[in-house]
Amino acid sequence: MRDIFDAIQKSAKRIKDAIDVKDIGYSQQENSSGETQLELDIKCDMIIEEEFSKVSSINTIASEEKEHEEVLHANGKYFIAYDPLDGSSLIDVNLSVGSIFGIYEGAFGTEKMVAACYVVYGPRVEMVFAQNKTKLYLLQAGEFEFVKEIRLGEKGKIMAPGGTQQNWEKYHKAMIDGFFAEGYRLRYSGGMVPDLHQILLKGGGLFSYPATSDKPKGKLRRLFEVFPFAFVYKTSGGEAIDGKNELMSLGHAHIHDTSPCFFGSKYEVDRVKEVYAKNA
Ligand code: AHM
Ligand code: MG
Repeated sequence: MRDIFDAIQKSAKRIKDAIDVKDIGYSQQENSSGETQLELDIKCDMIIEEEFSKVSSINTIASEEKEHEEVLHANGKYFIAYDPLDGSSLIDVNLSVGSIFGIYEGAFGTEKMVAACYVVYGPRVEMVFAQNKTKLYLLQAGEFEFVKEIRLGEKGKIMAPGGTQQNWEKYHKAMIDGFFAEGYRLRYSGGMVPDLHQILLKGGGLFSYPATSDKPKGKLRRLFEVFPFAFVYKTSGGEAIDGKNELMSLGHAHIHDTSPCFFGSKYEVDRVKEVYAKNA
């Protein structure tokens, strides 16, 4: 696992430099979710693939920017699913973006998640690595330094409600309105990594991306976005559900499958469970 941790750090440093360009460039390609890829998305994907190719314990990789999974080392024991540059459409307005990694043991298809990690590229570069505990690292003078362990409170103050409100179910809207009526504050940048990072570091709250009339299976991808954050939140003492079920218990038929998702502290996620058990 140490070599994977190092490879992620090396990738993050290279991605940080790659983001710092004048022209982020629109490519002619679309990714598997039908979104136009930026040249930068493709570049960051290549950086990670290059770094992971040097790690013999990595068997297979799957990337949000690739159609299919790819075998790197047939004798390796890990499978890694990653989103190289999440929220890349926010770069032109200079908001924070991130990279997300889910690390599994076992052959692809029978994999079991053993660690998850994300990197936030903001005013500073931070990395959160969850294995038995969740640990925060800060990039300083070219090296990632350990800062602290992260634990989520039982109840928070922040609400990050995703999806187009017009397309929300009525009961979902009523639930979110209820949280605001209770004093929760809106914090939603449209970048999953900084939005979930803020909730983790500021003691809790709720991030939601529900099923909507235009996206009945949600927007966020299970392998590249949802499962890694579910692992980080569970390891930090938080909760992660699809409305009813634990996100970590959901499988996937295709590597680009999506799921509605709710991440947060116990108080807020219990409310989601109640509302969804009655209505969904
Ligand atoms: P991306 O992988 O194409 O960057 O999209 C994922 C992003 C997440 O970071 C964020 O939570 C979500 O899309 C925001 O979606 P919306 O604009 O519908 O709220
Ligand atoms: Mg993404």
